[in-house]
Amino acid sequence: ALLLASALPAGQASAAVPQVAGVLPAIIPWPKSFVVGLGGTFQLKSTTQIVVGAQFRPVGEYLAARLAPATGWQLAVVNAAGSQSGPVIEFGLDQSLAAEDYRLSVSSLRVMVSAAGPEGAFRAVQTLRQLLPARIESRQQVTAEWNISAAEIVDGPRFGYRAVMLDPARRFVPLADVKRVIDQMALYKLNVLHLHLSDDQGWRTVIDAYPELTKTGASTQSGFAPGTVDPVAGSGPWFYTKQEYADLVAYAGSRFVEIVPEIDGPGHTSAALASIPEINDDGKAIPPYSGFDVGISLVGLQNQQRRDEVRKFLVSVLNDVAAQNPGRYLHIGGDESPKATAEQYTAYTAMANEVATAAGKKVIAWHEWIKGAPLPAGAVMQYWGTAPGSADAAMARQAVDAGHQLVLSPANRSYLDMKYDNQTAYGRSWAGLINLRTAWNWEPTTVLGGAPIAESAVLGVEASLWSDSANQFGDKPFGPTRVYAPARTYTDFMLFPRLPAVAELGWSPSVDRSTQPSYQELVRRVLEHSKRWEAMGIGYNKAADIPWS
Ligand code: TNX
Repeated sequence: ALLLASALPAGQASAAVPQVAGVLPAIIPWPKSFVVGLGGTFQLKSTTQIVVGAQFRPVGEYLAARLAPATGWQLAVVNAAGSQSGPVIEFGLDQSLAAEDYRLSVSSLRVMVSAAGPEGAFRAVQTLRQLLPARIESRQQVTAEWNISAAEIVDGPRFGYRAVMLDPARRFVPLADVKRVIDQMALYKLNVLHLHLSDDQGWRTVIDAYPELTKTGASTQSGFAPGTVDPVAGSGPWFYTKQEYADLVAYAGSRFVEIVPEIDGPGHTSAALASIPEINDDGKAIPPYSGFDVGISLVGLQNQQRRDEVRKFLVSVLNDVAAQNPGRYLHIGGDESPKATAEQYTAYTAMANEVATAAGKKVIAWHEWIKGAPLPAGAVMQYWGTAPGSADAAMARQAVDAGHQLVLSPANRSYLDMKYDNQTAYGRSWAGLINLRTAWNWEPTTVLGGAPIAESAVLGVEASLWSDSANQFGDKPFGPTRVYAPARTYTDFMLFPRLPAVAELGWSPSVDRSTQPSYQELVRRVLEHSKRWEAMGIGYNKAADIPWS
């Protein structure tokens, strides 16, 4: 028991160390402050009421909907508790809190959630779910006592941008599966879904001015040539209609997830080049591309006439994407463009910066973007390098020195398309093997190497799930070289158990994650959560280095 108590996530006030280690709940991400309460046990009953003011009603109803399948109860969501109602779950306003912060107080008399608005209340609900037995996630009714031990939790995120990236461009992710990932993200308090909507192997979002993009441009995936049939998504073209996309935006919004759409360029553009002759330097469309290579394409930038066509393309595309996405950011790519001269790269970045800014959005781009034109105010660079002190790290640091924030997705830590170990059937290994410990044991402010960067220079972290390996591909020398995984199988397997680790990096206070006890504390919670994943039907990877039961 003593060992467990000392194995609490470090950096907690000593008041947060519970007296009895055995009662520590398995909360991921671990909250800012957790204190075992003195007030006994809260018992959830069929008569428990969820008490909400008007602005908390949707969150109260979301909670009731989460609890219904396993309990078999449809808890009443009411404006004021009835006099005979017994212990209640109550949501109250506390405008002194930041938007995502909350307080959660559990006693035998009530569960009290305080937040400045629905977003904080929604985060609190995720903690509440995790305080209940894992079987609460069952989709069938189970007989159980739904008890919560008394606790006092004060919580809020370390970073405001805690992202998952999906790559429907390489492997189309059907709408229902994107929503499934959004629900998984919600449980771990992740709040940004970065959608890589265009690449060499596919274009997935409707642009009214260029219908060909969702015909020819959407007719390929990695490993799927035009006319072939995806065993899950059927025959192409594969894209989200405007109606589906609006549905997705609304669904994400209801889970307090902001969508960050990415239109990659000037490389990673074969799908667009196959659809629009005018943006090719020779004025001719290229054949659609369904292979697995990167660094193969470049939009036409050789003369002013081509640049004008590319600008016209960017204006139509980025304005249409901006109109479909209510979020603050447009991700405009910029990675791996070996075919562009420095001058061409600068010309493209200048145009894209200007058009995205005029469309009313803040720019996010991969860190190489800084080699191009001057960054617009508030632009964010996303670091994907692997080596502290490398040229990539230097570019990210240059952005910080110029007053820009970073999203950190170091490929050797949080590119979750990397294999876990040399037994992993799916994924790649160019950035290394990433087991649970590797995904978790790093510190955002020091990942660039050299002097730590300021906490305020880190906008957040991202788990990037590329999919060019999801279709019949895998890096030698590890694993089978040709494996097909349905989109859902791939996302479940690659995200779990590593996604919760990234979520903890983004949310929880900075701690020394390098010690064995602190890692064991994570494993304890992950093992507990694996029961939750089983109840939810998540096909996680039972990697050999974790003692799954
Ligand atoms: C690198 S680094 C990419 C993607 C690939 C991924 C595969 C970066 C921004 N881009 O194009 O899908 O590696 O791991």
